Amino acid sequence: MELIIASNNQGKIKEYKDIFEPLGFSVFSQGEKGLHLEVEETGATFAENALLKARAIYDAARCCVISDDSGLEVAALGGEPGIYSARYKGLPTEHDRRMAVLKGLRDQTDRRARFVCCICYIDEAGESRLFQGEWHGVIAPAEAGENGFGYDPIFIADDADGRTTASLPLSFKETHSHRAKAVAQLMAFLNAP
Ligand code: ITT
Repeated sequence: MELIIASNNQGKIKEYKDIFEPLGFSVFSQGEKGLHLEVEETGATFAENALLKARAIYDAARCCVISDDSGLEVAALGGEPGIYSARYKGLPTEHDRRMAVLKGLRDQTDRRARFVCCICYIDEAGESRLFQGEWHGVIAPAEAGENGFGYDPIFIADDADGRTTASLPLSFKETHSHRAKAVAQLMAFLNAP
């Protein structure tokens, strides 16, 4: 089956290809299909934004689409960056945005955080379904590690060994993360192994 990933985020696209290609799916990013859309994320929730992104690509391609709206919620920051994770405080780079989170927690003892991933799947007939996963952990004292993307260098998952997600092999993230949990629900729905 052919799947289009409605995303321009190379980190996400790699994770989806790593998961779905070994199962026999033909996975393309929207860019590989020549769909150079930047959908405005005007929703108030991960689910609303996931739906907006998937619907825009489905309307252009009319085939199976997966979108992913995700982000980091930090308890002591009132849930920020949340749905604004990709553009937190208008800062231009992932490093700048990670530093803003670290700075926001400078005098905080509560470092609890969670990643959230909401997947929207639209089938060939245009029917949409939503799947959501969470990954709980804490914010590290400083950046560490080179793997993954986004906030991975400052996130230490509760079910990891104390290292940041970016310090662990990508295979750990692909079996434990917020995205892995949402994908598992999607797989069950698709009846894939
Ligand atoms: P698309 O909308 O094109 O998919 P995006 O990066 O703008 O790409 P989002 O609006 O969903 O996607 O924002 C997600 C941001 O949340 C992402 O840029 C990271 O900063 C962060 N994020 C999400 N999942 C993550 C993960 O697994 N590891 C680290 N950071 C993550």
